[in-house]
Amino acid sequence: MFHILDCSVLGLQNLLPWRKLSSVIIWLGSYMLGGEILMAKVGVVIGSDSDWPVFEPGWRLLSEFGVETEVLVASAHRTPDVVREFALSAQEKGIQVLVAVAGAAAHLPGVVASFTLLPVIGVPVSGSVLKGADALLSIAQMPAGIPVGTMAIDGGKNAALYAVSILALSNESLARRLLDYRNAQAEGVRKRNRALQEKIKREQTPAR
Ligand code: RP5
Repeated sequence: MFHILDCSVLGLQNLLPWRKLSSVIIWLGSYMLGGEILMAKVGVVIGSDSDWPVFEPGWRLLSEFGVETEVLVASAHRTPDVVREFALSAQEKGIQVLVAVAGAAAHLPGVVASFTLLPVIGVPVSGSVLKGADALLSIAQMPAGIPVGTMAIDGGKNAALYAVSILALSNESLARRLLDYRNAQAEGVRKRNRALQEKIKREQTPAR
């Protein structure tokens, strides 16, 4: 369950002297009353709006997990200042993990990583003449010193799941949701196996 706590909405900013303190008090009160507050935020930079279809499934998954996202279209070569500003301010905005999605000679994830201590997950996009091999190598083969966790070409969904794994290290609610997701996934495989076994059995039985 989510609690969006804004003192101005509650009209408490006039009663309590420090707005930030009042937010903390309400947050604690809500928590003690049994509400589940999931404080998890992922920042996503995509090199072009043409990259969005690659990350959209991952973005949907993050929403299903209850993870907040901030998405930005910014290019390391076309709008480097915007990329720099986003990466530099990410941590103070509460972002805990960054995902950078880019195609062609995709320096975006490495550039993002150079401006922040947050973990950066890179997603190579297949839309180039080299079908993403160029992006994969430029993200995975970062020279030592500034690492980028690299997903498969077009691996937007795994980028989201990897971000959830990182966040789950310090977030019990998210860890429970990730375990539920894995269990449901495993059950789906078992169900498909049962269906296939039955189909094979039916087709093997000689017709009388
Ligand atoms: C990269 O160039 C982007 O990440 C995108 O994958 C690729 C092509 O960009 P557009 O020409 O579609 O904007 O920077």
